[in-house]
Amino acid sequence: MKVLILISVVAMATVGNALYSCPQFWNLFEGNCYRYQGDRLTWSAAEARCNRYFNSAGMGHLASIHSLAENRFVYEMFKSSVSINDIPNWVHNPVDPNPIYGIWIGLHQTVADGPWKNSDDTDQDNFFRWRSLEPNNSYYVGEQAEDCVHIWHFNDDSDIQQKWNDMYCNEVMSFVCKMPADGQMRR
Ligand SMILES: *[C@@H]1O[C@H](CO)[C@@H](O)[C@H](O)[C@H]1NC(C)=O
Ligand SMILES: [Ca+2]
Ligand SMILES: [Ca+2]
Repeated sequence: MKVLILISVVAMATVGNALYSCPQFWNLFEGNCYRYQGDRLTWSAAEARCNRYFNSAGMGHLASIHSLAENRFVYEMFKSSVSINDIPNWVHNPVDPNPIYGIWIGLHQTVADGPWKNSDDTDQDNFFRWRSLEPNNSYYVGEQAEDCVHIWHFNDDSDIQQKWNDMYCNEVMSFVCKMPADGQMRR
């Protein structure tokens, strides 16, 4: 009996490490789970929303992005949820053909214009996907600096490049949460 139990525990552990799984409504990509959130929130509120999700492998954060493939995967979750012409009416300048909106990602500056950090504490290394002339560290009169990053949604062909912009953190945008998949190998 003891031997049988031991064998089945070992078998389960082996299967668990070989197969990643995500909760319902989350999408699996390379060992992590992602979920698009259509609510438009400030960067901090978006991160707090992501923090409410967890599974046995860890908790959620705004998605940190470490490769072109991951950038595309995350952005496509947004793109598959909105129409190319779905320009929200809250954007600052609705007649701008490329108004500033899109989805928050986990990259931000915890000190104004300090080093870029991910809310999930992963190291950004050298992967950045800035739009040309960004990050421009703009300041808004009487308000805070552009210290939070979003993937910029464009209504033209450049959208396929899925570039990043630093933005005022109290802007509201939809976002993608990320958490480790169940079954992920622990380091
Ligand atoms: C800096 O970027 C913001 C978007 O984050 C844009 O609205 C602003 O016009 C840019 N500022 C300059 C001086 O280019
Ligand atoms: Ca900044
Ligand atoms: Ca900017």
